Amino acid sequence: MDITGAQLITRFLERRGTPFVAGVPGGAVLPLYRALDDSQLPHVLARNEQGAAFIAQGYARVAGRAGVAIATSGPGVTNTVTALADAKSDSVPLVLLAGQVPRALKGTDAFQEAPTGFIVDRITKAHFEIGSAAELAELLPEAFRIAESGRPGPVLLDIPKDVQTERVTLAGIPDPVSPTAAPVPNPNQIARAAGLIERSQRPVLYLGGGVRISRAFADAQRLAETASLPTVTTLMALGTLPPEHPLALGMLGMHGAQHANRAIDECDLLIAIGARFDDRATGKLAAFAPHARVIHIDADPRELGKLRRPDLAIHADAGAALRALCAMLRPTLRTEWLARVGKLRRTYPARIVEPHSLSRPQGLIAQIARLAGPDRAVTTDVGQHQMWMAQEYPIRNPARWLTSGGLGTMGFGIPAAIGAALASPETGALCVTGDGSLLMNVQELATLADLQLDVKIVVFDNGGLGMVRQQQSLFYERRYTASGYPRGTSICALAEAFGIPAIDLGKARDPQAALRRAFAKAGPVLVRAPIHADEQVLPMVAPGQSNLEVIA
Ligand SMILES: Cc1ncc(C[n+]2csc(CCOP(=O)(O)OP(=O)(O)O)c2C)c(N)n1
Repeated sequence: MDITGAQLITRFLERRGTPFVAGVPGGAVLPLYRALDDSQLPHVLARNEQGAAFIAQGYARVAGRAGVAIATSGPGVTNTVTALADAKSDSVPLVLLAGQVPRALKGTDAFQEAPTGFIVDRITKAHFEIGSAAELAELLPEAFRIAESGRPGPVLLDIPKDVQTERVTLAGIPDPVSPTAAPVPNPNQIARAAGLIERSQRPVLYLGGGVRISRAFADAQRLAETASLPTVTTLMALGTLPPEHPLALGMLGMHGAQHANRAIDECDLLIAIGARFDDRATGKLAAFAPHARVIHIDADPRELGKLRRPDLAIHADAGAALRALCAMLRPTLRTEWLARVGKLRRTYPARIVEPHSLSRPQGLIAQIARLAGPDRAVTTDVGQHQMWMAQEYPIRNPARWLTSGGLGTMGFGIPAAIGAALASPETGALCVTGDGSLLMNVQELATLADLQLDVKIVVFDNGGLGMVRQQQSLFYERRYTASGYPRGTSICALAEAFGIPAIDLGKARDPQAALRRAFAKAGPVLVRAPIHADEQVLPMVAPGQSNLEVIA
């Protein structure tokens, strides 16, 4: 067959069953947009390329397959930088098709030319400068293979405009390549791990995003139950054990449960699976699990020993390792240790704050959870509302819990919810955001209005940048520099301007009924929920301190 580079791209995307591409057109990708018009591929027109890349991420995080975004050369690509870095941090498979100036103009400071490869080098898993349409035939399948294999991540193809129009003769559209098989754990190492677990007196299982990536939730629960392991999770792995499970200690770290941090402090064996000893989880590293031997299992060998030297390092996919361990371990009862953990739980209980009041974050979250139901994908933005959600929302399906964990990107929530709802339109999505984060990608409300997806957005409006204010309150002498908005934005009027119906709980005579109405309505709805500016996320460990030095 004789086709153009652009046709090759669209035909390949169709062939691999890509459900949609999200992007914003521009000069250097117009040949690709011409080919899209001849294809069956749905295109989601975002309002900013950062939004497009987060929409693709939202899909990828729910579907466990690479999302695809398109950006034109220069400013189009630079707008995606935050979303690429975010995908790298949280190991999300993403393929960005980036336009570039024609080959003859490269390096001439041409109109809308940016040095894409240099800009994205450290924030992508791989990037390729495409030299010809023939090269595309090889590198398209390779881009998806890399994005989805091992520890997933973002891959960028830098495609000059004249490569998109160049003709190439091929025997057929290339076949998609399956992701490279995950590394299988070494049986001797698994046997050693099983021995360490059986001999330990006070083990703790520490689960991270790797468990989410390999969708190994049932395996993780089985390991915890077989070996009686109190289990803590990172922000990314929340919900791996149901919140009410007797072995679930909840989230560890800066805003984690005190009993979880204390159990880690007392443990003699820490079994870290798909977790990367992030500073928000460990607090002061030298004081983290000080009496413990460490087994560290990860699909990315660079994580093993990066921050804490393990006594046993196993390079393996989380799911494969969990299954191998379960097969080898004898069931163990740990009456004494579980009694001690139970005592920690009673001594340091989670705070119960007016569960029925919609004016307090915890009460609001309880009500939202009831109305949203168990199947909806849940996204957050970044700030206090994100941590309240992590602490309070009953996450039952970690694959449907989407939050920017590693990079902590404000502006993630709305486009990620659009992508999640595209991945699963029948269940829809809930986005809990802050009045600061909302404005970082507010333009994607227009995209949402186009698509009319079932996305419910709840804005926790505390009149500013709450998490910044909290840190200023606790650590900067209450100097609230630049953390409060001098003039409020009419959030509901803003949503309505984009075509999204809005409900203001601050103005509703019966806020409970108004919230119920919002969730009962079909299609997208935005709810503004006023929150007092002095509300804080507690407990909190000051950055850089030991997880035992808690402000509660
Ligand atoms: C893009 C980006 N810029 C700045 C920050 C730093 N930051 C972290 S939380 C926060 C405040 C968030 O405010 P809001 O979205 O209103 O949430 P709240 O904390 O009030 O719940 C800021 C500015 C960030 N995480 N991301």
